[in-house]
Amino acid sequence: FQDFRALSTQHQPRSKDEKDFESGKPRKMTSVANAIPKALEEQVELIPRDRLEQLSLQENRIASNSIDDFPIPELFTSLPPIKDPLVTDTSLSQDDTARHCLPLHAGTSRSFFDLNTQGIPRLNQEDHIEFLNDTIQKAKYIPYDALRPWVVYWSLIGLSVLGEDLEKWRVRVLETFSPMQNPSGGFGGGHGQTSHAASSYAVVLSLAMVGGSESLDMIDRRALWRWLGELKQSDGGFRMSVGGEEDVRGAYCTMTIISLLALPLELPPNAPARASGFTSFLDGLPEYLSRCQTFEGGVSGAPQTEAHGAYAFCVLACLCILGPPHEKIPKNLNLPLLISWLSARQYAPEGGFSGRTNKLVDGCYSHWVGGCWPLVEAALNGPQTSTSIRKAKISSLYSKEGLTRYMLSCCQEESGGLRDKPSAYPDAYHSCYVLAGLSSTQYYNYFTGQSDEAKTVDSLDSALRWSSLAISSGHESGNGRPVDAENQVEPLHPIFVIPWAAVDRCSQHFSQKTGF
Ligand code: FPP
Ligand code: K
Ligand code: ZN
Repeated sequence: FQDFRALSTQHQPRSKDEKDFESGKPRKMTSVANAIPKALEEQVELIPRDRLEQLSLQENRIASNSIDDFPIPELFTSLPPIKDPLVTDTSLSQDDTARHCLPLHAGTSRSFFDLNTQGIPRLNQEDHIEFLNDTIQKAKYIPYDALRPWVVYWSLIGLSVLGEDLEKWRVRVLETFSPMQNPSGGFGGGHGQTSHAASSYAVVLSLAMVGGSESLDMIDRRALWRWLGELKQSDGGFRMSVGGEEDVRGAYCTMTIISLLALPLELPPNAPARASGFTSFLDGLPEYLSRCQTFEGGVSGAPQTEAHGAYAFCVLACLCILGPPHEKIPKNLNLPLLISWLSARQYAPEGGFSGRTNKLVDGCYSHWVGGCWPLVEAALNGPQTSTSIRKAKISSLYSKEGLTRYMLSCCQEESGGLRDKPSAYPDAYHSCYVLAGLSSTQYYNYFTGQSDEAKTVDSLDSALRWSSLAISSGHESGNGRPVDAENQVEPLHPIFVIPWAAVDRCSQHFSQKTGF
């Protein structure tokens, strides 16, 4: 994939600055970059040379706004005051990442976006929409053939967060997914491929997003239920495919599908886990998820492995499908330890989140880690109403300002699309999860505890008992939310990660069905 991308990069004739850069001649640096210790300047470059050339061009551009125009907190414009003297590959790549973020935060390397009153670039909606309109329909991800449902899902999410109407994709999405459904249940990553929990998750959510009863009715629910039954394991968890690996993605994907499609919780007669005495999809599941919390307080993909933000989201969201957050989360996880580990995921000066200890910030964790926070907040606050949230005990446990700065200053590619970090190229996956993260900073998602009786079916409905309110500008004075109207995006459901209307449509559609 790396090679594929390199081939598609257009190289401009090189400028004098680039040539100086290549010959090692010192460049004129911006005021902030000048403040970076000499040692950092001399580090080994870990990013591809062609990318570095592009970046050095960006850094040398004369900014129309000066750093003095905006009150950017020093936290985001200077390196940490205390530094471990031990130099390792890890510390070098960390320094490198921080070094690339500083000028972007300071606004000295950006001439291409207008800065708002907090010195943050505006969200380049038009070019991101164009980028996602490309990723959804052009053969950009050929080496990722087994991820076709994901590419559709990521693109649709990005487009929906940016306010685009998704219905126009309905027919194409339906026609794309039809051949991926296997008669034995579930969806593969492409025509002729084995059914997979992640592909099926992406297909179901995408169908819910484009809407229409023909989309939802193309799912063979009985076959899907039987196939999901084969994934259930005797330790309570789920495999990703028959004979495939077992991890918490399997649990989250399976429970999302069961909950949204209102499938029976009873294990089908063919389920191998029946041999261990299990009769329900839920048997042993909370205990399995609980065993995935590690000594660090984070959550791993499987017991006895390393804690990672993406798995933490899977586990928290899965627990929120199983029941009310204030009951399921503290019962199955050590909440203070989890909060401690989650807090350690946010870095300065970058502002973004890392996925695990001693690793780098990455735009996609704006959702995987950022999305954990509303679930944790709901676990601490218990059921709330739109009026009681004003008096909420807990309203924001992380720096929304830091995350917003990272997403808008460091993750936007000039020509459209969002990225992992400044040295990376944009792609559909990072565009999806940066925009989902941005969305979650702009809304307060809370558990209402209210059950709509009409909606209640013989299935899991906790995840349907959530609501969301836009955080008005200036609402959070202490933890500043540097978003102005221009950067406002659409909300997403905190557990299913699709638009609220798609969740409602889907649950209404299936709650009217009795059995299959
Ligand atoms: C490490 O990659 C990443 C993982 C081990 C887990 C990734 C899982 C997800 C992103 C999502 C799973 C969820 C679903 C619903 C399928 P790395 O070593 O490249 O990145 P790092 O350095 O940031 O840890
Ligand atoms: K990563
Ligand atoms: Zn990433």
